[in-house]
Amino acid sequence: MAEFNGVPNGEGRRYAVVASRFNNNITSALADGAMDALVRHGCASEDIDVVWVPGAWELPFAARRLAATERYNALVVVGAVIRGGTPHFDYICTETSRGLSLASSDYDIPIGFGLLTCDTMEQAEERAGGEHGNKGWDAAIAALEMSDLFERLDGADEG
Ligand code: INI
Repeated sequence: MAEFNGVPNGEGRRYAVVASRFNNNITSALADGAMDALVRHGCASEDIDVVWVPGAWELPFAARRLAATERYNALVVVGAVIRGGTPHFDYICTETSRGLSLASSDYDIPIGFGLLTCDTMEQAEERAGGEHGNKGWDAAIAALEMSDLFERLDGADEG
């Protein structure tokens, strides 16, 4: 039996944080949380690129372009969609999530998912450095762990 676990270690690895500007008060806190997590886990700041897009809808398209460069060990995506009075929210949440999942599987790259989908601005604030932590940080930790895991699994293939 072999067991594999990744650890959140960014040393010598490259990451991109893809962030949407819509609800910027929230997404800038998520992006800061993500970058803080990457640097505190050994990633050099010059090995982190930050890419801004207008809104959550655009996140998967930027993620695909970045993944296609093969420059990064993983991506961290952050955004905030907040429910309004129309079905707009549901379309954006569903398609953005699906698009990010497809980008990850099509390009075989881990993507930390830091997209908030909230009913209220208050819920978003609680998850962007408030009482429920910072989901940008959490997404970066997942990306760090998964990039480490992928390398371990690649090593196992070679062994
Ligand atoms: N984009 C978001 O990131 N969050 C939202 O809450 C949001 N709302 O509510 O409309 C939103 N809309 C913009 C959308 O993501 C696109 O940027 C826009 O439609 C242009 O393509």
